[in-house]
Amino acid sequence: MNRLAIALGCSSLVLAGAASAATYTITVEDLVPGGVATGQPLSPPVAVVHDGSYSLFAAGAAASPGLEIVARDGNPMTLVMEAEGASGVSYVTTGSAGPFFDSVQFTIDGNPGDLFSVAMMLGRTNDLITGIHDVVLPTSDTVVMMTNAYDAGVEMNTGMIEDIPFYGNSGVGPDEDGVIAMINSYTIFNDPDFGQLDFSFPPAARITIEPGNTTPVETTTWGAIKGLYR
Ligand SMILES: [Ca+2]
Repeated sequence: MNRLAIALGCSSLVLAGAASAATYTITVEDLVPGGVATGQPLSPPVAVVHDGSYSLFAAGAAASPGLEIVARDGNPMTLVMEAEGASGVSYVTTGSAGPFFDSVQFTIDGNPGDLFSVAMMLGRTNDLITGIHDVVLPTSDTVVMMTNAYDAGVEMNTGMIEDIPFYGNSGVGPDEDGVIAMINSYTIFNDPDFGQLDFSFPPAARITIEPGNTTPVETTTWGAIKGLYR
C-alpha cells in the first residue's frame, strides 16, 4: 500500500509549559495548475511554531529523517514526532488528513514574534517539497507568502512513475546524497495518460497567516482523489 494514500488523522500538540498563546488561521493553497489530471497534490502540511533554535528545513542543509519521509512519500508522521520532541518547538500540527489539490485551512497557537514553518511534499515528484520556514508570526497583519519548491536532496529526480508515490510507488527511488536546494522545474517522463509533464516553480503554494481564530473549513478534495492512489 502506498503510504501517501494512508488517511492520516490530524495531529495537534501543545507542548507542556507553553504560555497562553494567540491563535492564527493558516490557509495553504495549491497553486500548481492541472489538478488531479496533471497537477501536483500537496501532502498534509507539517506546521511548526518554534524559536530560533529549531529549523524545519533550510536550503543548503540536509533533510532530517522525518523530512526525508515527507519528501519521498508525503507521510508527515515521523516529521511531526521529530518536531514534537525537539527543543524550541511550542506547537505542531498537520493541516489536513490527506493529500489535496485545492486548499486546506487550520489553526495554530503561537505568539507574535514566534517563528513559523511549514513543509509538505509535491506528490507527483521524487522528493520535492514546498513550504515556508522561519516566518515571524505577526501581531495583527495578515501575512501572505508564495512558496518556492525545493529538492530535498534525498532521492534522485528520475521523473519516472516507478519511483513516485502519486503513481502508487512509495520510497523506492534511487538515493541522492544531497542537501535541500531550491528548484525551478521538474519533469515527469512517463505519465501513463500524458507522457511528459513539465512543471515550473515558483510558486508552488500560497500560505496565508491570519491572526485570530476564524472558523477553519477544510476543503480538501481527499475523498475525490483517493481513488487515484493505488
Ligand atoms: Ca531529488
